[in-house]
Amino acid sequence: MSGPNTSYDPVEVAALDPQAVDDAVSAALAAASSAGTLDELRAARSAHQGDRSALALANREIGALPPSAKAEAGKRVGQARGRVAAAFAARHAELEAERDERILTEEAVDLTVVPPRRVGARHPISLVTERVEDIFVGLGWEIAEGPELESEWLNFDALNLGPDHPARQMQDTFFVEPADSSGLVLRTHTSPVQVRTMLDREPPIYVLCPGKVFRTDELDATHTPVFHQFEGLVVDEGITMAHLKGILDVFVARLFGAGTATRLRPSYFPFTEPSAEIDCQCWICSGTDASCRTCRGTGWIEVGGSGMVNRRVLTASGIDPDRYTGFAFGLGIERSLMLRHGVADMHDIVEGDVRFSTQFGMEI
Ligand code: FA5
Repeated sequence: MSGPNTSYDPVEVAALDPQAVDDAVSAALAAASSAGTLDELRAARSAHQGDRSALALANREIGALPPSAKAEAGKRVGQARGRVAAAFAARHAELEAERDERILTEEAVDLTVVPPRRVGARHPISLVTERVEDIFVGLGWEIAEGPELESEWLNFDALNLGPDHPARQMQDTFFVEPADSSGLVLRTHTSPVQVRTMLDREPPIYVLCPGKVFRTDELDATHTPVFHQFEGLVVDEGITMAHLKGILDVFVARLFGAGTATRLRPSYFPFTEPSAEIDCQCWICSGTDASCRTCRGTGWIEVGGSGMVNRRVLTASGIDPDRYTGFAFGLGIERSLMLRHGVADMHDIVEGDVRFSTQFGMEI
């Protein structure tokens, strides 16, 4: 129809018939309750409550009724529209609650699930350093540390490396500007911590000094300009090289495995006299394989330097060399790691790729 029914016509107001209104309400309630989703409900609502619905049509017809009939028809249609609106609102609330419940279940985040991506791994240099520290602390030693920016006197002079000593060239040094007068260097080894310790403490001294050291070496397969050493120092009455050998044997057995032997090979360091290179029995072949790549068939692998603390160093450090003797040793951690785990290239150790570190089993 095209507009309100201004001249009362019983045919045109059939929409106001009580039965027709009840039918429209029943159809609307059925559509509301059978809507399974909010979209279906929206469509049903438009069909049963929209401008073109039976009840909207009936509502429009009220205006054409004679005044005496308007009140009753208005009440009937109004109540019908109210019931339909309430039914749609109730169903809407139900469907919304169902949807929210479903979203909460389907999109729930389980905070206890382990993240699929690894965030990192401890670096094997840290792991080896801690393992070495644990071994010596287990023997009753203390840990001593010194600064990485060190005085030239402690790094060289106090260790019997005078200004013109040829051995001073053995360790190419990062000097701190101005090189000729600052008196500071990036320490080239952990041995200055020996001197610091002896200046600080009275014997008996049993200390391990781990730390970072610096040399102007190019980064290549076996060298890095920044690397790590650990220094051992014992000063007490009656200390001999036999004690040095005994400690080294205990240490390598605990680090590399029971039965791994050491050997001392004559060498030279200005701060120890006599001095010796420390060789460790090859932990891959124990000297039984002439083609072993780790020891090149020799059965022995050099791991560091050692010796009896030079009397001059004891004196420079305020210790009476006639009463006390001592031994010291220094090992490179990167080289130990390369040898122990067959790492072929120093680049792998310094570049910080987490895939390298995870191979050592300490993921975090
Ligand atoms: C020293 O540094 C002595 N201070 C060790 C010492 C201590 C001897 C106490 C006697 C008594 P040397 O320069 O050889 O010694 O270095 C010791 C170890 O550091 C070497 O065996 C090697 O493992 C490691 N090292 C040396 N240069 C590098 C480098 N550029 N990159 C990685 N490791 C290095």
